[in-house]
Amino acid sequence: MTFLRRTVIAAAAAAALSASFSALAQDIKPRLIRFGYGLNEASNQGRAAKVFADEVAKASGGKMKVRAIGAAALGPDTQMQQALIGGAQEMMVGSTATLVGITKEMALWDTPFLINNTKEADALLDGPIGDKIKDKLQEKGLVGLVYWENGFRNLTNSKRPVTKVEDLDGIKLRVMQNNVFLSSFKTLGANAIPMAFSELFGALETNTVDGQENPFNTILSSKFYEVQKYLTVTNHVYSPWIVLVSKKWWDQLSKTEQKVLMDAAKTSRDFERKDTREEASKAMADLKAKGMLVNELAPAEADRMRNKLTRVYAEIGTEVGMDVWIATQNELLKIRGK
Ligand code: TF8
Repeated sequence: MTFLRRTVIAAAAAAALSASFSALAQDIKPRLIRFGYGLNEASNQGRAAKVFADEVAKASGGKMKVRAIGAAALGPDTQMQQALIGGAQEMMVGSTATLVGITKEMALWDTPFLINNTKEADALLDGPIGDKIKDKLQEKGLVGLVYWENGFRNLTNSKRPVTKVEDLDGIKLRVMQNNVFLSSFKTLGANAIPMAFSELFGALETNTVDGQENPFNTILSSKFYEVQKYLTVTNHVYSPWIVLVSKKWWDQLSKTEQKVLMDAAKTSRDFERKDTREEASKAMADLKAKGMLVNELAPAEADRMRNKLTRVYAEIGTEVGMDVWIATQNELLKIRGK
């Protein structure tokens, strides 16, 4: 190749590159994104929020700034959801369970013992069923980007070890603000009390409630071991988190800006699931070391719980629609066959 030819090619390549950069630059405006979440900064939720913020900054050349605001400083999940719908806040991550009042199909994720392991969780949430439910949010003014892992929920309380369903009798148990959780735990005999997560530590400390249920990670990061003695490994439900955007605001973004957010959401999801699983695998030992008394619910006792919940399963079927319910069972069979 002659010198001249090489120079021409290099110049053309440089021109193409700068053209695409300036196209990109025009497509990305300076944006401030308030990204709220409920747990503290040192939690799996906080760590992944930071990854999301960093990814958005990197991909937008620093033009899109995510301000991650944890510890429910922008309000509990339900309040932030309303702020997103109204356009007063741009983004958040929170429990799907607190969304059921807005999009009833989200109740699917509250089905006790629906998902058995993380492989099933990822396949179901990232597959057609997960998408279908996520897309239902749009008509309510929310855009769901990706699901993060909250995790398999376990039970803690300050009264006694729970080895069988009868041990739940009369225990004042905080549940998420969600009818499926409320009726599940009432059916199992607990005195279920719906309450925002941000109120929970105080309520446990003052014995307003005796117990709660959350994944290992949260029991650890929210220091529930300071106010709870007994931990029962029940894995009674797999809880997702969902990254949400205000639709009012999303619709004002360029395609490039939307892609920056979507790509960063996916990167943060992959990081978050890995990080959460690593932490969860060590958390039981950590919680024992902090003084919690841990027992595992025997499989036969889990079956007894499941049997008691027959009516709740029927309620969820009605809530999410029989088509979704049946499609989910079929999808799970497919995933399990793989
Ligand atoms: C709960 C959830 C919490 C979420 C979080 C604050 O018990 O498990 O992790 O709501 O976004 O409320």
